[in-house]
Amino acid sequence: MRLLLMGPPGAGKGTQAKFVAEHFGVPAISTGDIFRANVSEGTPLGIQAKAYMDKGEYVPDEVTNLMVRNRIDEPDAAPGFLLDGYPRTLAQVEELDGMIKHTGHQLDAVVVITADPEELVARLLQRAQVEGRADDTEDVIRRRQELYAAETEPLIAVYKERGLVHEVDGMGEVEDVTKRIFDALDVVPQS
Ligand code: B4P
Repeated sequence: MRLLLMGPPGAGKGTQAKFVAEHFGVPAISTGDIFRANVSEGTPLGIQAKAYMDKGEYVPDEVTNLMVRNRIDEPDAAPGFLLDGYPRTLAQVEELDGMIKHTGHQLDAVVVITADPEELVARLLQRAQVEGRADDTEDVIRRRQELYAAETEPLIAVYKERGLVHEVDGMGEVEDVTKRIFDALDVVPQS
């Protein structure tokens, strides 16, 4: 199973990714989590990524693409993977197409989690109180939403043309959203 989880910041990608990945027995690969791990370890990648993340900007494609390529090449991703937060730009879509083609497989489904923008701001401000993430201040959250609309939302049309998209309502309880995702994926032809 090769899946993508898309949606605006705070839609619940990271929250849902672990349930979905566990169900399919594949690793959940979150570019945001990999960047944050590098930031906390102070690696050169982390130092580079932090400058972008703190402002709510995307980390440059060439950095992100290489990181994903290396992660997908690891043995645990051979049976499949769930990508959370990648691709986010058209250039990343092209790069991912190449990576998947290289493995001789294909993408099975793209789950897009939708939610009301004001609810998303509230969720992320709530998370800021719990986790203290540098990019969860109101200004930065709004910048992330803007960037999502400008750079990432157009990717949904690309995947819709390929017949891969399942839009799922991300409002409500976490377990209800998980159930909607599973209901949507059950109708995906497994090829
Ligand atoms: P991410 O880590 O992907 O951040 P995110 O979009 O906010 O999603 P996240 O997974 O954390 O939040 P979730 O919706 O699960 O990216 C962070 C940064 O990394 C980016 O801004 C960028 O700088 C960089 N980056 C990452 N990928 C990149 C790429 N491909 N290219 C370039 N740059 C990249 O959850 C949010 C909150 O809502 C949580 O607190 C959760 O508990 C809560 N929540 C979830 N579901 C809920 C529900 N149903 N009800 C109530 N609360 C809920």
